[in-house]
Amino acid sequence: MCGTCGCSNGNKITISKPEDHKHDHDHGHHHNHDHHHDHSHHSHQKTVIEVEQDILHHNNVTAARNRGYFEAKNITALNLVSSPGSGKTSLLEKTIADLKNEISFYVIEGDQQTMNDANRIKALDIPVVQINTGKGCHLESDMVYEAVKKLEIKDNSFLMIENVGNLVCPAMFDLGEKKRVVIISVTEGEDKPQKYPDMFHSSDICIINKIDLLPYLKFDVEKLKAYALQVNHHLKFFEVSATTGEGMEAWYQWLKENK
Ligand SMILES: Nc1nc2c(ncn2[C@@H]2O[C@H](COP(=O)(O)OP(=O)(O)OP(=O)(O)O)[C@@H](O)[C@H]2O)c(=O)[nH]1
Ligand SMILES: [Mg+2]
Repeated sequence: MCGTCGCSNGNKITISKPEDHKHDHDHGHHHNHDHHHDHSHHSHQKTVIEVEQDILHHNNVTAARNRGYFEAKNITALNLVSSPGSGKTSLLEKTIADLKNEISFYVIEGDQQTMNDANRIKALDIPVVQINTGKGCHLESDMVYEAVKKLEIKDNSFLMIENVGNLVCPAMFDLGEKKRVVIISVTEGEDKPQKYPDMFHSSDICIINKIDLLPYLKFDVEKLKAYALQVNHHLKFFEVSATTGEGMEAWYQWLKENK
């Protein structure tokens, strides 16, 4: 977990809109922290556990605050999680392009570096804020709280939060979302729910993406579903291709039902 990987230590987070970045910047942050740990093994473990509890407690408090705000304004907030490259931004691009006349979308993009994903969403004329987490491997609820202030979201809309590509740490951080959507692409192997159970356990929806590639792969969709259901028997599945649009209609129907 993050107290162990140390992603919160000495970290710099940037929250910005694409229009704040008219010119290319070098976003490389170079951190050179020296950590000297001369605690005994026992006391070091104790400190790590306390820090983790503090971080998660603080996160849950702000997540509850976000959730109250979203509920009061009837904003449907979705937290999109997956390993890097499963197709979160592609799914958003396709969904937004097809539904933007029916639903008002707002987007928060999370990545360690670059404005790439925010620029892709901005190209669709949708309000978007990019959070660059620096060394961080997940979004936290106070980052979302700050990003939401910049978005000025109207009532009765959707807030799509694309988390940092990572199947581990984002599972532990509630952002105040209404539903968590885990995306897995068919190139990743059916055993991911067994290897990374927390992410599948904490999600409500599982989108199986890149089904257009199935003819070329040894990937058994039914096996993936069975493994995922062992971890979380409430999971609801959609099988889609964000590239060809196959299967997207059922996902759109679900979005409209959860408005
Ligand atoms: N064949 C195929 N390729 C896809 C599909 N969806 C996404 N891709 C490709 O997968 C790659 C990654 O897609 P992204 O949408 O950037 O993935 P992501 O999850 O947003 O990636 P990160 O934000 O970096 O974690 C791109 O080359 C996409 O074109 C799909 O349904 N089919
Ligand atoms: Mg992305």
